[in-house]
Order: sequence, then C-alpha cells, then structure tokens
Amino acid sequence: MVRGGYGGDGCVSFRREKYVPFGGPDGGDGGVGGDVVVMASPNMVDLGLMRRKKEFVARNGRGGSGWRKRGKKGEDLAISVPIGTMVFTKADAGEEIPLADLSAPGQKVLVAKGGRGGLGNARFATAENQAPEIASKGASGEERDIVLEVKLITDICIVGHPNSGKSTLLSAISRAKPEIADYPFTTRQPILGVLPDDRRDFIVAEIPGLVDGAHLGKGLGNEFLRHAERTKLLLYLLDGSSPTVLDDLSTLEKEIDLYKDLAHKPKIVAVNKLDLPEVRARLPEVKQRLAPILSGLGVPVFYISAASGQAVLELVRKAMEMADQASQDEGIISQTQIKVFRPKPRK
Ligand SMILES: Nc1nc2c(ncn2[C@@H]2O[C@H](COP(=O)(O)OP(=O)(O)OP(=O)(O)O)[C@@H](O)[C@H]2O)c(=O)[nH]1
Ligand SMILES: [Mg+2]
Repeated sequence: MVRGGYGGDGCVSFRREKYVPFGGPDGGDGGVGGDVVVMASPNMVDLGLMRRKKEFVARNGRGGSGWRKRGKKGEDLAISVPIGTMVFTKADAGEEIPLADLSAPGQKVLVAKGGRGGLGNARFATAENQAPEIASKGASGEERDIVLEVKLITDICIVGHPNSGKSTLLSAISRAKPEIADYPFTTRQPILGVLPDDRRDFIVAEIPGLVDGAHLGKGLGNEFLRHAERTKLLLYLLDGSSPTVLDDLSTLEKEIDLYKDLAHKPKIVAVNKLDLPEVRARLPEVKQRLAPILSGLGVPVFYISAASGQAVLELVRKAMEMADQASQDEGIISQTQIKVFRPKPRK
C-alpha cells in the first residue's frame, strides 16, 4: 500500500500589529502532502526491503500559519527499485494495470499523490465577512495498492551450471564481489556488475545456476530466467572440468529453449577453467566437438580461465560488441514503445 501524505491544515489567524487596528485575516494555507514515487536506481538488484515492508507513506504537509505563511510541503517518499522494475496498480476489481516500466537509472513514476493543503482563513474573507474564523482541513493523500515486478535489464547475462565459475567471471570483469565457493548454488539471487568501457557502462548479470530439469523445478528452478528476458546477450559459461561439457551445453540450450522468448537471443559460449592441467589436456577433443556445432549456429566460443584471466578480455570484447549490435537492432523497435503511463488520480 502506498499513500501520499496529508495536506496540512489551513490556519485561522488575524493580523495584530501596532497602528493597524483591524488587521484582517492572515491565516496561511497548509502545505501539500508528500508524494510517493517509485524510482529506478542502479544500486538496487532486488526489491530487498520491500519483501517485508508493506506500507509506504509520505510525510504530511505542515499547517499554515499567520502572516499568510503557507505550511511546508510534506517530504516525498522515494522507493528505490532495480532498473527493470515494472510498476502496476491494482484496480478495485483486482486486475493489475501497468503504470510504468522503469528501464533507465533515475526514471521515476508517481504512485500516490500527496493531499492538497487546507485553505487559511485569509482565503475566506469576503465583503460580507471580513473576519472569517474558518479554515479548511488538509486533504488526505492518494492511497492505492501497487505491484512491483522486476525483470532486470542487462547487456550480458551469464548463465551456466552451478559451479561453472559464473561468479568468478563476474568478479573478474566487473567491480561486483559475489561470493565464490566450490559448492553448487552459492549464488541464490541474480547479481549485477558494471563493466566500464570508454563508450558506456555495460551491465552484466549472473543468475543462479541451471541444472537439467530446471524447468520442472529441479535445483533452484528456472524462474530466474525471467531476468534474462531483457538481456541483450546470453553468455553460456561451461565448466571445462566437467566430464560432460557437451551435454552441459545441450542441457543449457534445452532449458533456455523451454523458457518463453529466450531461444532467439544472441549467444556467446565460454569454456572455463583452462588453467587446470586436466582441462588443457582435453581441450583439443572438446574444441573438435564443439566447433562444428557452434560455428553452424554462428555462436562464437572462447576458451578461458576466469580465475587466471586468460582470454577473458577477448571474450568480454566480443560480448560487448555483440550486445551493442543487439541493442542497435532492438533500438528501432523500442523507440516506438511508450514506456511510462500516467496514473489516473484517484479520490
Ligand atoms: N581452477 C579454476 N577454478 C575456477 C575457475 N573459475 C571458477 N573456479 C572455481 O570453481 C568454483 C565455483 O566458482 P563460482 O564462481 O562460485 O561458480 P558459480 O558458477 O558462480 O557457482 P554457483 O553460484 O554455485 O552456481 C570455485 O571453487 C571457484 O574457485 C577457473 O577459471 N579455474
Ligand atoms: Mg555464483
């Protein structure tokens, strides 16, 4: 529930000054209540706090005072959410109406307007009543239920089996410091990292590991793939030390294909842990079997070590180039889309 602050009350006051015998009414208006806005922030990865907190109320406007002084406006309440948060309002019948898709840093949408301030008695003076003792009360702020859904907007989304080294790669290429450990499902939430470049920053995400049958709920399931829906490029990270590298790739492909709308995304493949001698020993064989499959699909493949940094730069360069190409292709479509809808004020 979000609610704007109450407007401050209007004030009843009369001028009392030396040498001005009948000073007249000078009560000021109340200040407007604060608004509640939802704002996209690059520092947010999930709705964190919002899971527990259910009510967001902006500050009330202050009452008016003498000398026709208007009360102070109530402070706005800004709710920070990740970039890629969709905001819906709940209609009375319960259906969800889209309000905004916050897709750029700092983009915001008003979700509950603060109440109007009451009028001070100065406003009520008429020829008949020159000394009104009335003022009006501040109005209550708008109140409504909103629903937030996050679908991260990223340039590159790293997907792969648990333990393949996704977090290691993310920390090698960005300033993100995800937890790294040699057990599966260390990462249980998507993690964002910023990959700085001369032209612009690239947003890279790691999502929790996928296993065979994720679409059936195995492992952590596949619902994190919704965060890949709006990425420009999928980066498949394979564990080179896995005895079943090729099967791992088909598992990933299958899970991606089974999830709505991901099959068509541009892809890049990286085989990781090349610093391990046993991985290097098997490399010729792996290369020989992977190359024909991937080149047929036009998917580039890199053999890297996220831990030592070997070939990571080359991978990243290619990934950025592909993500850029994808945004150019998409740009033509997205410019024609209207992203922010105006909420209808509600009494
Ligand atoms: N030798 C070697 N080990 C690596 C490399 N990259 C990752 N590892 C190790 O592999 C294990 C898993 O690494 P993570 O980065 O946590 O893997 P992840 O894919 O994020 O794993 P989950 O979050 O559990 O899905 C850790 O013990 C890492 O140290 C690499 O390039 N070489
Ligand atoms: Mg991880």
